[in-house]
Amino acid sequence: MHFSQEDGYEATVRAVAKTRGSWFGKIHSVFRSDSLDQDTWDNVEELLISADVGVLATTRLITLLKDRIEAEGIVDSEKVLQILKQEMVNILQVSSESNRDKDMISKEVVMVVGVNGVGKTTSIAKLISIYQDHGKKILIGAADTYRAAAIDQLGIWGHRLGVDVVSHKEGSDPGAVAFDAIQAGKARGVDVVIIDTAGRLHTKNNLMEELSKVKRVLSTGHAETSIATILTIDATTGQNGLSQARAFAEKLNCNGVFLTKLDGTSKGGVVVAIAHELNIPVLYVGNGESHKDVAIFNPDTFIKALFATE
Ligand SMILES: Nc1nc2c(ncn2[C@@H]2O[C@H](COP(=O)(O)OP(=O)(O)OP(=O)(O)O)[C@@H](O)[C@H]2O)c(=O)[nH]1
Ligand SMILES: [Mg+2]
Repeated sequence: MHFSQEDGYEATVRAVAKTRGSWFGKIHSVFRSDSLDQDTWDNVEELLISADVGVLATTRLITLLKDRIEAEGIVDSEKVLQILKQEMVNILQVSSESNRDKDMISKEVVMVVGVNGVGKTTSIAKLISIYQDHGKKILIGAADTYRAAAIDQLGIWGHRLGVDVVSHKEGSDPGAVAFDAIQAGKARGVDVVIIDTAGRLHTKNNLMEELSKVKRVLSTGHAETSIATILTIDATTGQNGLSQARAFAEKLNCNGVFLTKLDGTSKGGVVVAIAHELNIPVLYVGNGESHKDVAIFNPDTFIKALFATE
């Protein structure tokens, strides 16, 4: 299923269908009860936490809701639900309006990082598809040298999408691959160089140190604003995935999140936790294994889809 910004709503609804049925769908019935008593708040809290919104964001949401209800004298539970949705959108927007530069299309170098298996390489295929839609010429660097299969996987995507791949052999220095990719990109006059990276290491070297080194190589000769680091997070791993992603966010100054596998058993709420706890905007969501299964993230659309009743 492919969705663009224009038809994103219908596709987002489909992508989060399982989520709605099992988690956010229940919030409607909680607010359908007559009075807003402690039981209601306990239920809302429990539902938000089980939907992966996270304890911190849930606590903040409930405090905001209670404050507004008191200040505005609200008694209508439908109105409370509206405010909850609004505040969730606000959390998602605050992070997208933070000082991180989220204009990805004008970038010259994009480095994709994240825990192993989250979907980095597949998301690169999706990014290529988006850049190609903008008429950009791309080159990929296979700086995940952890195993030969990773290099082959990128080669297959490159072939399929008509993009050159710069790679070295398994076990080689990722920094050297990054260097060569940049040189090749310049020589071939490409607009964007996208770099795949490893999620784990075969040596005892610290992964963050290795990735920082790759980033330093990529930064040489490029303005800081022309380089982006995209953090890939698997939506199905919930809070656990979020805590694993934190190290990447802290060490690599990531510009934005590519949230993958939203078509899986994701509870969707993790998107709010990411925005609240990592303060990095979610830029893209992946909802399938094809390079076309991607959407540009929109906070309004997402929350609307999450709470849709049909
Ligand atoms: N359903 C679904 N599957 C996805 C999505 N994104 C990635 N995958 C699948 O997840 C698996 C892992 O994806 P990769 O792209 O290889 O992940 P990676 O982070 O590059 O993995 P390593 O290189 O081993 O660290 C593959 O089977 C992908 O097809 C998605 O949005 N939806
Ligand atoms: Mg990979």
